[in-house]
Amino acid sequence: MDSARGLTPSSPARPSRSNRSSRTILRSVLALGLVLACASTASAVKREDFKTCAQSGFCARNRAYADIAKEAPDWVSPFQLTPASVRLRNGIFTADLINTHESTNPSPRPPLALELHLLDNDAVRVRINERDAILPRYDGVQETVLVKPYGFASDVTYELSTDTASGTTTIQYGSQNQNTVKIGSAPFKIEFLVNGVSTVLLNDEGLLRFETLRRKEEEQKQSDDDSDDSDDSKLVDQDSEGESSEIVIEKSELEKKLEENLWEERFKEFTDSKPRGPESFGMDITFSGINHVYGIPEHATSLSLKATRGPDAPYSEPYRLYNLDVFEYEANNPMALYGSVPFMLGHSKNSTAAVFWMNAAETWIDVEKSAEDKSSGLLSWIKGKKTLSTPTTKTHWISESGVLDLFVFLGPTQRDIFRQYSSLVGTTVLPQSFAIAYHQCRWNYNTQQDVAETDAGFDEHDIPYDVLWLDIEHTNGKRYFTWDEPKFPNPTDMQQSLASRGRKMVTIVDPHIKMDSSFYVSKEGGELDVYIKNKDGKSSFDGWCWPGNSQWIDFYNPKARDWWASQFSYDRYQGSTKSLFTWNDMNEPSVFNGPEITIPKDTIHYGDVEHRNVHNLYGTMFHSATAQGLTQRNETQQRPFVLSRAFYAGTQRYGAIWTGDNMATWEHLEYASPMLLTIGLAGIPFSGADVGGFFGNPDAELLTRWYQAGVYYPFFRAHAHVDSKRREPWLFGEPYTTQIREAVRTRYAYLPFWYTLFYETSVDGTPIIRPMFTEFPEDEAVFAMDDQYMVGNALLVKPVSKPGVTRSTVYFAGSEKWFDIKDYSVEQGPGFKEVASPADKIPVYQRAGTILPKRERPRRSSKAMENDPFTLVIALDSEGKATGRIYLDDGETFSYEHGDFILREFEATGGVLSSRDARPASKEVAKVSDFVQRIAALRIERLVFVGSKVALKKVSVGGQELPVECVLAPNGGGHVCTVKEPRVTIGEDFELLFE
Ligand code: NBV
Repeated sequence: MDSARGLTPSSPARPSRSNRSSRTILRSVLALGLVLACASTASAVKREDFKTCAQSGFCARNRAYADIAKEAPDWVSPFQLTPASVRLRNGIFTADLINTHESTNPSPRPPLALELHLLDNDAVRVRINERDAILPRYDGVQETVLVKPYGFASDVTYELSTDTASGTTTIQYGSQNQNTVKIGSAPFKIEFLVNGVSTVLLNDEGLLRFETLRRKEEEQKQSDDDSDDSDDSKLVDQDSEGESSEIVIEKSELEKKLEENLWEERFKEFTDSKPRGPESFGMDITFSGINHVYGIPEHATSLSLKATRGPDAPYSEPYRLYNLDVFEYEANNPMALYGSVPFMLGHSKNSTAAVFWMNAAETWIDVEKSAEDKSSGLLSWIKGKKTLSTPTTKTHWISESGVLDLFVFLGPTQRDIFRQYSSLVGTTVLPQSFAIAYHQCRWNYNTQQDVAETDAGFDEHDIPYDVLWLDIEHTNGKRYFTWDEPKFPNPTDMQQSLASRGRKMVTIVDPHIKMDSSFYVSKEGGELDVYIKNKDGKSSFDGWCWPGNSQWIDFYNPKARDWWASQFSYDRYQGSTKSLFTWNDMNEPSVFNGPEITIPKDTIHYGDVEHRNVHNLYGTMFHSATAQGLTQRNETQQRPFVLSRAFYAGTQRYGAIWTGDNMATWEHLEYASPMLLTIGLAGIPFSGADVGGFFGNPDAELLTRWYQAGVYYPFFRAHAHVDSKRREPWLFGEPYTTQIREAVRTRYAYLPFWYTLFYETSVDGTPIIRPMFTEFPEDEAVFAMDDQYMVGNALLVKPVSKPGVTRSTVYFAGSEKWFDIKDYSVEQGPGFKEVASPADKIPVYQRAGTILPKRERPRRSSKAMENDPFTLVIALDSEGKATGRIYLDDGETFSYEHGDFILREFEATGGVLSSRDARPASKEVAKVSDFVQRIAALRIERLVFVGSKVALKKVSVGGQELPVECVLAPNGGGHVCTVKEPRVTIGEDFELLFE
């Protein structure tokens, strides 16, 4: 605990300075708050329902500590490492950390334990925990988040050297021996360097703070003693003559804040009992020489995170990670939303690094940018000078409980970071192929008849779709797993009818269970005792949600998870069939009458775990148990499909997520791109935003533009609020129906490419849709760009997110050409260019040097395309080269895990287009199913060569010449040459000559 005495040296000057500055800070905070409030009057978000940092005791305390540190010009962290305690054994470095402020207390507390794990994937894990805590701190997040025990870098060289003069310990590590970690002991700091360049620093600003667990009575006694001694923070000093003189060390406003809301805490009408008292911690993480940081979803904000601290900071509140159901959330705001991933990536031209703060309790993160790096790392600190003046981003992470558990990834490339991070938290489960096609949803399709008519509407208007969704109204009184029988008398027939046209259905299943002893799920749940408990740990918690009084399943209880999974078996879930899948909503969890519309933090989970510790993981546990249910309901296991609203690191292993209840406004269309890009960077690539906007009524133009953008969301679903007008894609009439049809068909045409990207992310965690800076890491012009992005490495997409727009400014990165996917007109990078974006299309370009697989025959569903032939679009670069891949499997089962798939690599170079097997060696021996053999024999029906400077004269395969037709690209950037029926299949090796 920070004592005021420890923090305040006996100088009477400090308090007044603190007071003055805190007033200044307060004024600027208020001013900024006002600006922000004015800027957002259009939104109806109820800010008062959700805490600000100042209303969240631990956030306020840690932020006050940061203010104290900032105001003291000579601030140094009170934490010191005990040199004698330093050890490095089997890839684990350990040492004791003492808080020197506390050691002056009458009863010094035991040191903290510092651990550094050097991992075999080049990441480093840093842990700080209490040694000999009076109660164990929660340390269970790793069990649900990490996929498997990782290896230590024992085979990799590492050296430990200690410079006793400076008290610095240096470890050299990494598969190429490229990384260095320097650990300073007094004050305690850690610096990570890549090839000698300082990249990430921990506690460089000295904001490490750790509230050690204590007993309330002791705390009480201490504060009584304090007041007896000092008469409200006054100290009495005795001089050598024995005369006592009073030195007044009044605590500053900020210092007083460090002691506020330690125990019981109130917000609106709610009291958080906090039985364990304060147990928060915080630390600063500096990204040295890095001006842009990204990640920490979910916030409706820009891709490059805006500052929340410092003189010109656009936000005054830190980014909050606390899964919440925020009604009518507003764009451009750091408020918490439904999901949380404490993963942040920093990128500059020279370096890329990331951190994963593995904690599932409420967490806040401040971001501060500085052009001048005043304390530029350990090296300069050791030499006693402050050197570099590179842009730097300082972040301050604050969590309410648990242990400090941090992974640092040093790349050196972004790809390396995605691989390093996903090897710890897992990659995306490969979805069934229908799941990446188009989904039609609304709250609600009201009857079986309504479902049939909507389904027929798509066929009538020749618009492909794969999945029809049913929201909460399909149930009997919001009892999930039941049907409103008068409205849905025959759910099995309904699903079979859809299935006969290759389509699926999704029904919603929420985690709140209606309290009703006549409802079998509720009754069994009670008998098995699987609900979350009240703070007494005995009675089950109940609260208010859609069904009225409800209880929440405790997914921390293994028995509850298995029982929940069993609810999806066909005999339990009456009326469900093999083509029915699941939507998990409200799993933050949303509790209408709870604090901040969620469950109280002092409720109790299995194993006596307070909800506070695991809040951000609850939705993921639910998602996981549901996916388990869908997987195990069939004998031949089918891949599950479950959409979840809440998420945490690791959610990608269970399915897709979406950005919740957005609004039918242009602004929300615009913010969907940065939100989805951010979620993808943080390891969850299968995500989408409600096309059309959930709340409100889009006009025809907004709806059409949203479809055109949604085609390029990894999860592509239209959805609408119950009070919104019907907006199935044909309801606005022409020209909109044609425009939407064209957009949706484009998604279907590129499904082979999308599926290949899903395969690739399932292997190495690389995002499917990528910020420009991921593909062009050296081009500073794109570091903050989030209104255009890449699909894989090949397609550049620029959504239109303003009304009345027919021309758009697109940035063409790199020095190669870009080809419009509709008419192959050519643009040359690098630079901005205004291009046409008429009502029937948004700018989408294929990058020179790529080969994309397509299926161009319009069908009613993806299933109906299963036997269709392929087209390859070969976009040649300036050297006449291009590469691409295609991944294909049965699209349903797990047999791909045993090598039952096709992975081909196409390459065009030196006038030869070749196809070769690219399956990893480990997968080659496996048996290939009849299905995959059949797919392998499908024809390539068309080759389109674009970017050739001259018209192709001769194309041949196996010595046989093939007819080729060339036309000039519309804006004169080369030729477009089409070869029909090149007499090759998608699964065979071939070499085709073109000249
Ligand atoms: O189940 C109803 C809705 C659902 O349509 C939406 O997609 C979810 O995000 N649900 C929220 C609850 C009510 C929201 C006002």
